[in-house]
Amino acid sequence: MDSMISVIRPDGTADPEQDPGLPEEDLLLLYRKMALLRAFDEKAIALQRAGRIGFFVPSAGQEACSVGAGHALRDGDWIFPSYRDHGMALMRGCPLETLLGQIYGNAADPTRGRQMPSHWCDRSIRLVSVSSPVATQLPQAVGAAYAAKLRGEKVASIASFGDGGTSTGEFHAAMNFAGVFETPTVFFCENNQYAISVPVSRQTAASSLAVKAQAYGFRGIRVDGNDVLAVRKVVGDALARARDGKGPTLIEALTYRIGPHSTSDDPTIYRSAEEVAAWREKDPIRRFAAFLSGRGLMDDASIDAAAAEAKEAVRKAVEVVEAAPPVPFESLFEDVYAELPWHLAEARDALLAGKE
Ligand SMILES: Cc1ncc(C[n+]2csc(CCOP(=O)(O)OP(=O)(O)O)c2C)c(N)n1
Repeated sequence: MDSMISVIRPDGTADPEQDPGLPEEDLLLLYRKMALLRAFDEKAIALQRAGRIGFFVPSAGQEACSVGAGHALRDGDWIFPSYRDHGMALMRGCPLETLLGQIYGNAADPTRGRQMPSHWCDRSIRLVSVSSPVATQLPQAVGAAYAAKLRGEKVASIASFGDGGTSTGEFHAAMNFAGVFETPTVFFCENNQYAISVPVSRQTAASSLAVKAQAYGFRGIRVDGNDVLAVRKVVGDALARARDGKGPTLIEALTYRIGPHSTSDDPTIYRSAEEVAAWREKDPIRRFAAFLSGRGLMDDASIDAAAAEAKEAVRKAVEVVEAAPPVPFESLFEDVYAELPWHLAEARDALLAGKE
């Protein structure tokens, strides 16, 4: 359980034993979504620094995890994402504007500014709202999977979380229940080496995070989280097993958060520049580009074009979302009661009258 599955070898070729054998159009789609995610990330940080949005959780360095896992999901599967998994949403078809709207909290926000910023969701793809308390999405994912199993639906649920999430009571409760009731759940742990400033060496004395699955009676697998094909393969296999009634899997994807924990964090206080530079060398997007170039599917020009296209898509989405007005304040009185009680109706009318 401590060895790690990789597909893309250092020379850029794929290990034929592990290669998921995706068609060319899927390989290019994976690349475009990873490039889009990176462009989105860079822009969102710039927007926060410019005071145009309040808060953002970056994912640079972890694109292979969220995009690779997102590609393995199918219609009907339930997604309980980590706040860092915009890529899963984008890969499943959630429009950029839907994510951005929930970061701005204006009229472009389908949840009308009622969630905390950056706690996005998309009901149309069964993507449940990001959870704020660490790892609370895990028991939720197990519950959804158990319900699907009881109903005889052939779907799976995935919960993504960080290495810090494995130190919670929720991790234990979810893993234990999933093991006992054999729920169709994939626990996707993106081990990015830190829980804010706390290194993974302070989270566990176990030899890996994947090995913890053994104690709950199911499979644990370690995968190279900077290798999109390896993530796609391992998550795809685990989801297929779950849908086929073969129970849960814990996946530990080894990766690294290149940027800060969030826009409120300064990582230079707890990590060395050398460490970050060493992981930059393992950039998942560059690594996949090398693979695609080796296959003759991309070259320098198409790599540059994909980056430019991604930047332009993000620019357009920001333009659309920034043009949206604030959420109308009378919406405060909507969506809770089927029929508004008289005292709230009075309050609303008084507010509206005061406004004019
Ligand atoms: C129960 C709880 N405790 C503390 C926090 C504050 N907090 C937010 S994110 C975080 C670290 C989570 O680290 P990890 O699970 O490794 O995920 P990562 O952010 O690295 O992706 C903490 C401690 C919280 N949100 N919830």
